[in-house]
Amino acid sequence: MMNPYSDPDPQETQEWIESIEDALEEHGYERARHLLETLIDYAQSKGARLPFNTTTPFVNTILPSQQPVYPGDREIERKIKSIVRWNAMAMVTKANTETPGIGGHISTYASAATLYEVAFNHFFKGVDHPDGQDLVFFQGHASPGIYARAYLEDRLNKDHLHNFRRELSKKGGLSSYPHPHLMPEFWQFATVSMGLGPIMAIYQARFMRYLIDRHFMEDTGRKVFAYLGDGEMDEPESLGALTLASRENLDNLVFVVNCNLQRLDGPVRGNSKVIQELEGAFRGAGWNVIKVIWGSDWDELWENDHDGLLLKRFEEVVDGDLLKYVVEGGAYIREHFYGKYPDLLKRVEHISDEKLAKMRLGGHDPMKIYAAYNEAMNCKGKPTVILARTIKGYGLGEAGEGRNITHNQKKLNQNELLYFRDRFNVPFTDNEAMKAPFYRFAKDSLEYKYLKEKRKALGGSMPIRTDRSTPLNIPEISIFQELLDGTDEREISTTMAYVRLLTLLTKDKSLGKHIVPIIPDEARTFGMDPLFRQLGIYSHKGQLYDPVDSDQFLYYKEATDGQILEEGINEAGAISSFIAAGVSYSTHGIKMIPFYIYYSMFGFQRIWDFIWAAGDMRARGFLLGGTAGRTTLNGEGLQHQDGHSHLAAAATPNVKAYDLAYAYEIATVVHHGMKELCQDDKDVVYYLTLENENYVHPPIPEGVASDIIKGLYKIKSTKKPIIRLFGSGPILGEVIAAAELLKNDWNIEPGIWNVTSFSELRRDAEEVERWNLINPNKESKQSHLERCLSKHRVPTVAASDYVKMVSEQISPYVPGSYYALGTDGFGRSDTRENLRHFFEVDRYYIVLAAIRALVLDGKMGTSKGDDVMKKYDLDPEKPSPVTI
Ligand SMILES: Cc1ncc(C[n+]2csc(CCOP(=O)(O)OP(=O)(O)O)c2C)c(N)n1
Ligand SMILES: [Mg+2]
Repeated sequence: MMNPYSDPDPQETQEWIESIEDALEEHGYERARHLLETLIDYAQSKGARLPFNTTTPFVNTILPSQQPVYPGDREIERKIKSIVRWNAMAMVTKANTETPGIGGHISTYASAATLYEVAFNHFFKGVDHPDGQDLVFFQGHASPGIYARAYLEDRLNKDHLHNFRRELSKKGGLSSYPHPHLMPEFWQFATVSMGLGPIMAIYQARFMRYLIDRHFMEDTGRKVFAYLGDGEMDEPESLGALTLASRENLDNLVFVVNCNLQRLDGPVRGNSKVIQELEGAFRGAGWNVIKVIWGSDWDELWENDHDGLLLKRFEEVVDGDLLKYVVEGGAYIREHFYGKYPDLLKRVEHISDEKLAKMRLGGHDPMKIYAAYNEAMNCKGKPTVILARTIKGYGLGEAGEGRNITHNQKKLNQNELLYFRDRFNVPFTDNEAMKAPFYRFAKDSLEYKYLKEKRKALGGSMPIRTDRSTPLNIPEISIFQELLDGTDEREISTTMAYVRLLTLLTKDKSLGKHIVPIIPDEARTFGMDPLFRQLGIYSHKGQLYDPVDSDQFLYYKEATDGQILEEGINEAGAISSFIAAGVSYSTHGIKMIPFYIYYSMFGFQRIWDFIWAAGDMRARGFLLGGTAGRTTLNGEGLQHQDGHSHLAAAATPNVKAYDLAYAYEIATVVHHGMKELCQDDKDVVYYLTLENENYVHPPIPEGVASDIIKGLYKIKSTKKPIIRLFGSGPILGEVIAAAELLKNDWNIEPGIWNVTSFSELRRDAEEVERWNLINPNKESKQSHLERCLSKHRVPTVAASDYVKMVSEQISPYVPGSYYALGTDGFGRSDTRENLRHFFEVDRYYIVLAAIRALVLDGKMGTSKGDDVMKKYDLDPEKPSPVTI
């Protein structure tokens, strides 16, 4: 496939080619490769600067002679596929005819149908396969096709299909995209936020290896498949973790990129070739790349391209041209593509215009696709990507095939339906077809039997989501006794308390090995480095070097059976590991408990979309926002000081968020959480913020455990309640100090409450309020807040290290007036004391707010506020932290 047109000495070139041909024929590929590599090395050693080229010619990677025999019945498979296509199209068409604007996609699946059908018939292993289940990330917008197949397999009925995107209908509907939260027995992975699928798939494959290397399961050759859009590959997350997959030799991973050259608005790469670009990126990253560009119809043309003219012509054109050929048809292709070179034109003389237009591309040819999957299954030592050239809206004709509007084509009119019917030989009369009915094979038909048998042989239907895990044995809370007992005089931070907890937990004989500590290059920041030695850092390769600190007891230990996932500076990867571990109960039938600790600011703010997807996928585990709190983390400044993650957490339905002050609270919440996740099978993610301020931790007071979980418990009562203070996390210290000032300087004794979770309090209060609203005839229920507080209708001042909205979220449910102090605004580098003053959450501002609350409540004279300002030297000219 050399291009002779730029060759000054074709004869010499020919001689070299003949030599390589001889080597190939006599000794095979390995020998030919060795010769070429040796030549390249030699030329380089003599100073030749060879261009680095990660791409190969724009042809199929697998030659026709290397294709295996197709093991299926092509005719039956084609019929089945045609009906799946029809039903998928009909589902979207019906939905949009009956409910205009309800949406859905026809064109994505139309382009991917063959990619999926070959895999359904020959590759995807189901849950009952002796090897265990393959994990498949389906391209989100292809969901109609996946539902349509499930309908043919009898897994869904007509009502389901009829109610696509009508999930609230009485008979139940189908979710728009793969959402395990909404269809927990069907979908396994949430994929529709583009870019998350590819990286999550990589980390799923890696976690599968982790479980094998840690002897939780055997290596049975299970695979992770990820079906992706070529437009989707533009997301930084899509390509961002490719080298991890090759570095860790993840040959259990197969990406299939549906290269229809189009995204939503138009071409992915109008001015170049997306397939070539992706090939370069994947090859450069060390992947096995299989290009499936041309279907069997092209074999002959390519075989006859001895002078490389066809290749030269294809290398001249760009994707924008290729798309135009799809739309314009045979005569146009002849004139504009082949017509450029008379020699080329001659080669297609015997092919009609109609045939020229219809020459099938690789991604629509089962032979080619089968060959690619087959190679991917057998590839050792590296992951595989299949780059399959397809046509978006394949078979839609004028209704959208290859057109720029195709992504948004939501329904076909009557003529278009008839065209589609003819195109795929769907057995409907005109009158029938125009109503876009669903078609199902009779139970005794060959097609039905075929598709059922194929799936049976592969271990059952896909996609399917199951939970075959057994509960874990959660030890008594006394394993954390030292945290429950307090620290006496010793001052520690909540981060240190957490690390101690993790150490105790991982030592537990039964539960310990199920803990998956995850960290993105921050272990030393959190004081977790002693665990390196105790647990080992997971590395498939083990440790091939003598670490620089090997003479020390707590050295940097990597091990094949290491327990810690040290992900490097890579929050997106680390959360993907969290997800893989958090859904392991379902994907592998093994409950694992991820504890992912990260720099709080790089959590919700940076990877909230993954956390949302984790919720969708029913992941279970613990997220720990380390060195949190906008003023508690001093010094680091604006980009590091998290004062708002609790706001995000509060809006994430499956996340239970806690801002904790004391070690015993951490022990209580984690213990409760583990039971909920691993014994009660609740799909919950716990989020704890941890801080680095050192102080003394008291022992757990009697009887507070369940209130810690609910979000509020009393620290100090008062005989004559006129005001109460709420404190949260490390700011509780300031609240306690403010109470002292109130008592000593102003003769006011407030009650003090510790708020462990504003968001849990709000959820409970909202639920109770809702129940009372819709049950007007029944006796009202009480929320935890009401039960705790309704005896005294006094003002409340709440202070936290988070933006005011975090504590304000409960204000409608707190009896009496409510004042929130918080850390709104951009952070600063300074001391903790100065920061708390700057953000007006220190003890003096708490006193000021309390006095003002009492003034407004009529309990004190109006001048008192000014007295406080003067006494504590508070500056009325101080600019607002929110605006500067
Ligand atoms: C993060 C994100 N951004 C935008 C979208 C909206 N969106 C849905 S499909 C689509 C185009 C997809 O193109 P491609 O990945 O090439 O898939 P195709 O349908 O062509 O197979 C876009 C922009 C999304 N789902 N997720
Ligand atoms: Mg595309």
